[in-house]
Amino acid sequence: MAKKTYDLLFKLLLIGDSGVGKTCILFRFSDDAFSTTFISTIGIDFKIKTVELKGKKIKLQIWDTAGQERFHTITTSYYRGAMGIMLVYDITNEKTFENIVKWLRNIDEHANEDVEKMILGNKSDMEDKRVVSTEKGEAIAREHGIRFMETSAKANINIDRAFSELAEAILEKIQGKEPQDAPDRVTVDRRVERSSNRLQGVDCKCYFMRT
Ligand SMILES: Nc1nc2c(ncn2[C@@H]2O[C@H](COP(=O)(O)OP(=O)(O)OP(=O)(O)O)[C@@H](O)[C@H]2O)c(=O)[nH]1
Ligand SMILES: [Mg+2]
Repeated sequence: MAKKTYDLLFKLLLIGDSGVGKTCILFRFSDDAFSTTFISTIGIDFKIKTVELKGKKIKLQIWDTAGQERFHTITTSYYRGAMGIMLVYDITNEKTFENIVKWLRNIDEHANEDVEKMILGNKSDMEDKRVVSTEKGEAIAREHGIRFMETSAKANINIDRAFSELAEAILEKIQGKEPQDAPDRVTVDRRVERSSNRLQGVDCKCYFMRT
């Protein structure tokens, strides 16, 4: 069998309204690229990136969900296996910020109770169009006891930092729980594990259309 090239596998999930920049955040992180063209995600998609944290090679399998309501059923089915979830809004769009409470409710309903969460206010490069203040973002995060950061996929602000902090929080949590043998116990569901082995380092698109 091929030797494992990582110590731990973390499954992360990006959620938030359509158009807030989830796919762009992931592309910036995985490929260091950005596009102004808006191609709305259909169903769900994922990318893989391995990072090194505290001497451990951590393979991040990051699932990018469609924000459009018509994909709600398929996207929420991916919450359960997530160890970390990023909730994204757009600082230039008030409605996407108001909807953060809706996305938090979805997490309560569909994700594991101990999932690590982080709120991201994206498009921080568009200061002239800002309608959601940094203070408002900080306040909602504080209220729910969640980490918060403003990001820009376009200007590459806080993108690496957001993923590192979320991964670090997960690492601390599992190391606290399982000091010796955490690596063997950190797995996602078998279906995901198989596909990630097969597709290591390769982009994968999964389309789910509702009829
Ligand atoms: N100025 C600016 N534009 C951004 C940024 N991030 C994303 N965008 C733009 O916002 C639009 C939507 O980005 P996407 O990443 O496709 O949005 P999404 O959240 O994945 O949307 P769905 O897939 O429909 O859920 C695109 O036109 C991007 O170019 C950013 O940080 N700054
Ligand atoms: Mg998308």
